[in-house]
Order: sequence, then C-alpha cells, then structure tokens
Amino acid sequence: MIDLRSDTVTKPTPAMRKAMFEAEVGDDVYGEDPTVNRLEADAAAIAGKEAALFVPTGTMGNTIAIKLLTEHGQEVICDSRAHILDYELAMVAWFSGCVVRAVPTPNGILSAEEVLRALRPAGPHIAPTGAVAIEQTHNMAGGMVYPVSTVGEICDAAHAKGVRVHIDGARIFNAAAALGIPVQEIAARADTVMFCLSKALGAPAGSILAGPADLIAKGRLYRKRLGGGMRQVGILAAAGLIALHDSPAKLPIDHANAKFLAEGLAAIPGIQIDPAKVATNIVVFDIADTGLVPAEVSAALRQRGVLMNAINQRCLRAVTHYDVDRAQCAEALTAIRETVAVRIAAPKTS
Ligand code: TLP
Repeated sequence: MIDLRSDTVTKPTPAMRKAMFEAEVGDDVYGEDPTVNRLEADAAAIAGKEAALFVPTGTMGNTIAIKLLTEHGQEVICDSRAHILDYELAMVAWFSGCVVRAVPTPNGILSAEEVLRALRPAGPHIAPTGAVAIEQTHNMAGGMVYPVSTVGEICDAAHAKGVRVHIDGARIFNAAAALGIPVQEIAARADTVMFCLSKALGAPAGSILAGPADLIAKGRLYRKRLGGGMRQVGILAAAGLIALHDSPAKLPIDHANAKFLAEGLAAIPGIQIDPAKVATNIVVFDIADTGLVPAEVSAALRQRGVLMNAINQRCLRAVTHYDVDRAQCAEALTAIRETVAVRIAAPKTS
C-alpha cells in the first residue's frame, strides 16, 4: 500500500525502536522519568518557551492550551477550517466551556485585521474573546504556511486587547523547513504552541505543549485530569527525542515529493490544484470537474494500492512522509490519472 492518507501513519525508524528499547524510565506522574524530562527540556528550548509538557496527542495538547488561555463562557477565534473546530470533537466547548468564533478565509491564513474584526469585548449580550488559535501549517488548506510576520501581527493585535494566542503547530516543523527559520522564531510571540512528534517527525505517539512555566505547570494538572498521566512513558519520549532532533532535517524531501505530486496532478484533466501553493507536505486537490466524487476516487485508488482520504465533496488530500518515496508518488499519480481517465472516457449514463 502507498499510504498517503496522513503523515500520522509513519512507522518508527530503526533508531527510534533502538532508543525505545534502551530508554531509561521512571514514573512521569512523579516527574521522575529522565527521558521525558529530557524531551520536555529540549522541546521547550526548541520552541523558545520556558517549559514544555509531553502529551499523548495533539488533540490533548490543543485541549489543554485552550483551557489554559480561556475562562468558561468565552469565545475562541480561529479560521473556519481549523482542526480545533472540525476534528477535535468540540473540545473547545466540552473541556473549556467556550464557543468558536470561526473566521472564513480563502487559504486558512488569518490576518491581524480579521482577528481584530472578530475580537469581542465583554458586554451585556456578548461573550468576550478568550483566545486566538492559529494553525501552522494549515492542514485542510493544503499545508499552507503563515508568514512569520503575520503570526507576529496577530499576536501583537490580540495582546493589545488582552487576548492570548495559541499556535496549533501540529506541523510547525514543516513550516520552519518551508520558511527556512527555526521553530522558536515562528512561535516567539505566541503564548502557547503545540506540536506533534507523531506526524511527519515520525514518533509512534506524542506531542508537546510549550509555553510559560506557570501555565505549563497548570497544564500538567489538566493533562492528569484528561487521563494523560502516562507513568513510564520514557519509552515513547525516547522516540520523541529522535523525532525532535533528527527528523526535521529530512522534511524538505517530503516537501519536494508533495510538489512533485501537485505538479503531476495539475496536468491531469479535471483536477484543479495550484502547485505553486504547495509549500509543505500536504496536497489538497479538487476533482469536481472529473464528474467523480472524492469518496469514489478514494475507494477506486484503494483497489490499486493507493490510500488517500476524501476531505469534502470536492477534494482529496495526499500527505507525503518518509515512508513514501518519489517512485511511490509517481505510482500514485499513475493510479489517479488512470482512475480519473476511465470516468472521463466513459459515456455519461444520466
Ligand atoms: N490531524 C490528522 C487528522 O485528525 C485530520 C491528520 O491526519 O492530519 N492539529 C492539526 C493541525 C492536525 O492536523 C492534527 C491531526 C491534530 C491537531 C491532532 O493531532 P492528534 O491526531 O495527535 O490528536
């Protein structure tokens, strides 16, 4: 199978498996797992924040961040296709008692002006804004990257109104690779940042939430409350350390493969995609003009050994990662080309 459904499907590398086998461990709920402690210290330094917390998933990291930055009965501003809105089981409402103020954007990237327009002060009828969340890179918008200046402008605008900013940086290392700058430069003015070790960086599980020491200390308690106190989890942190230190340098290969896929897709009749906009490892393409629906194409591709998810009524998403090489991307392109061509060639029955 050529699995382009997500970079979450990456398998741990031999180096990760070896490190997991040899990991020194302790009870992390007592703060006694030396490997977790090392991972959290290194992650905080890389994020440029005072402290970091190892959490099982990106969803838990985002959930804790929103809880830390808001009070019950507030609003959280994000763009209308944000992961925290569409794919985290309404955690903003469930754990933090807030509602989302979704701002539609053409490409997933908010501007400071849009954030300022959406910000709501307290009033007799109004739930005030508690936090702003931005997604770097933006998943459903095709791995779009926020320019670092825009991140800074949004943070400054929000802070001027007393509102804090969280970065859902599940793929912030992809953004850093695309921008050619360190992660800490992207996250510098945000209050909290979450990033995943388990996606393109390849760890089997685990994410990081980084921010000021007092918030992260409180976040540790929320993690426990959510059932995320994981005991001898240095086994996973050992893989996380390799993900953190060794994997980022390899991301440009995934990005080049995504660009290759996008260019190949753009040449297929009926498929809409602008390869110039593909800057990281996510390729979202529109197949509406082929007359097929994405779920059908996804099912047909599966028959040919290629896995890709339909993400709405028009689009499929392909995500490149280190377990899919250039030759497999070329095979995937052939499979798509032939799947779509069969339909275009077939006479319409209705
Ligand atoms: N994204 C997954 C699916 O949930 C859609 C994927 O395959 O891309 N923030 C962003 C921007 C994400 O893309 C994801 C996962 C998360 C948070 C949540 O991470 P996990 O899966 O570790 O909870």
